[in-house]
Amino acid sequence: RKLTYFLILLVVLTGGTAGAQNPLITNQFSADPSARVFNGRVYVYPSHDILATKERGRLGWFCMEDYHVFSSANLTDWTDHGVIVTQNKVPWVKPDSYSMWAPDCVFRNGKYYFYFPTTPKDTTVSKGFTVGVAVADKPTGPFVPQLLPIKGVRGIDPNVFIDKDGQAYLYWSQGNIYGAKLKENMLELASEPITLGELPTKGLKEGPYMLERNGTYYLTYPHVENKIERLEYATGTSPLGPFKVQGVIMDEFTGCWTNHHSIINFQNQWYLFYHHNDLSPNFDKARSIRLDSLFFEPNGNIRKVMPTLR
Ligand code: FUB
Repeated sequence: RKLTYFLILLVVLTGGTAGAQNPLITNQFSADPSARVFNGRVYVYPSHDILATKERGRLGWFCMEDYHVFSSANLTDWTDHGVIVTQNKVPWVKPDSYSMWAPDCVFRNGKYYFYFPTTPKDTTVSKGFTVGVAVADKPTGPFVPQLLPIKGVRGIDPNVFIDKDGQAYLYWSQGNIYGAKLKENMLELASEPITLGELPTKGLKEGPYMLERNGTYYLTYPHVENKIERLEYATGTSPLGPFKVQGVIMDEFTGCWTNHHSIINFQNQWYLFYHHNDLSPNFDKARSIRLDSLFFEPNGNIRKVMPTLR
């Protein structure tokens, strides 16, 4: 009887969903997971952390030179499809920038658009990070980078959201979170970038990820006030806000100062993809992607996600 009570308790606590095997990728470091469902399969586009050396990148800091894409049909077995974009093959990127930070990928008009932030060689294009696009016919590439980054975007962590009416939006961060409409070609801004409403004024906000559910737009983002990022969300009634802060999706996950996430619905279950430094406990710029189930309360609030422990 004790076992029955235990099993019922487990089902109530977990919503009946099996826990994922975290971290998801163990053949390399991975961070900033942008998960997408394409043709019934989950694709994850993460950053690829490598370790800086004296000759490569900046010691003690983030170091990334390329992107891989991974896919899975069951969220347990992951296929590494290899490198899809690499810094020295993008014409406008500063050579050896090692700053290929958090990307995103969306499907539109028969093509896959991969958005990535990095630093350009020409500082008249942007003095710091800007966002480029590479386009493919398949989610695994080959991706062909555009000759120049998107005009008018300065910052990191691009996220693209396509609304029900077909209008696409680009979000990114530069201390604060910005958003703008994208043109039909998905390669140019169609409106001036704006900030998005009453987000917290103190502390860094980055890694925006937009989703819509039952007519409510959820702007979700990592926010750091006290050394470690917390995943938070704000809601609004339109993709460009104004948004009002509602709560926390995941508390500070001690050990890694960054967190960066995406949220998908796969086979009628919501999932939060995020990262931690599971495979590198002593250096938090060598991270690994994770996932856990996410639940909405009946009133539309997001229930706080507790990270599964290893
Ligand atoms: O991966 C480099 C940076 O760390 C990302 O751009 C941020 O979101 C944080 O995760």
